[in-house]
Amino acid sequence: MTNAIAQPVQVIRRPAECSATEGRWPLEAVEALFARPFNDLLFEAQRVHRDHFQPNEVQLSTLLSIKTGGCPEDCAYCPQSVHYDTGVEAGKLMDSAEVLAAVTAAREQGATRFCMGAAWRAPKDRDVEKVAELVRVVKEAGLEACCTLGMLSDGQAQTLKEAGLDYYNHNLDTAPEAYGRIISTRDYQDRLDTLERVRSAGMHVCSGGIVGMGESRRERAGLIAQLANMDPYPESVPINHLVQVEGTPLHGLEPLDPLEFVRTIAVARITMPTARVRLSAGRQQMSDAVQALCFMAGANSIFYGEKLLTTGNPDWERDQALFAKLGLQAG
Ligand code: SAM
Ligand code: DTB
Ligand code: SF4
Repeated sequence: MTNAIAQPVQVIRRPAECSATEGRWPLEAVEALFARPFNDLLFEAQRVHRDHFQPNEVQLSTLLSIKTGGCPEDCAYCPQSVHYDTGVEAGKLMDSAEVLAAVTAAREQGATRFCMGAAWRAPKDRDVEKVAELVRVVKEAGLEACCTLGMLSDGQAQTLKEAGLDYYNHNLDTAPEAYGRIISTRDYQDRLDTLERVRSAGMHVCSGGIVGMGESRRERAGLIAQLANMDPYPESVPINHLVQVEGTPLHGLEPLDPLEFVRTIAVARITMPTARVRLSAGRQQMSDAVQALCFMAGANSIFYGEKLLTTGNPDWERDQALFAKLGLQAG
């Protein structure tokens, strides 16, 4: 007997007719995913997720700001820019002992990747030499190492690779057409060039963006299309929810509907099936229920530890309780 409710779910496939120049995911195809009924979208994302990953495993990355504040760039979301009065004080680059203490604590709590962030537009060569030492500290402690230091030259990417750096994070942040509203001190192509250098040096690429910056759904789709059409697409895709910080131009914006954030995660999962999709900034402001939907939508990595770079993140205990409640494991 057929049951009208139990119709087979339509499987979403990337358009077969795409030519190489159009990319794998034309903008319209990504927009069509965003427009799907919520349940269909989540079901498909979960199906894709289960095809490629253990469904209940979530990778844990801990962040440390190794050089805070005083950044010359004008990224409208960022509390570390010198252009905005946010109360973040500029600091010096941390030394190996400080990093070792943080790495040891992160490892004890179960983190497997340690990500070091610096508020630079682009590091100087001597900065990169010092960071290479810090990368060695992370690797000797047995964790994967990731850095986000701004724009890199070819030689700098090579130095970091030789120090053992596994991932380099450099976000596209938003769609090309929205970019000029957010940052004026560098352009989109600069970001793509740095990602190309990271790839050529043989490191894994970590690149994603921020949603909730007043962009349209089409622009959210544009960000995902940019990432998904990279060849290859990034191994790690952080989807950040804007953390609104007082003093930045984006403070006070109308908050994004949380279900639209969940949709963005699902679309990232479907279009980049083998990537680690990281539910990144913004978790402290999210309910457990919204985070659970993000995991259902295919997020399988988080930032783990009570601080992101300058803003808060759920503490270890809250995340351990959430994982227990959802039956999730570190992996
Ligand atoms: N200065 C380097 C750069 O911009 O590439 C590295 C550090 S920067 C803080 C790393 C990323 O953090 C940014 O690209 C952005 O995606 C994210 N970020 C910064 N401020 C944020 C905020 N208020 N909310 C969400 N994500 C944010
Ligand atoms: C990423 O995509 N998000 C992280 C990490 N990469 C470096 C940074 C989030 C920063 C949130 C604002 C802050 O704490 O300053
Ligand atoms: Fe500087 Fe990075 Fe913040 Fe932009 S996001 S202001 S480059 S620290």
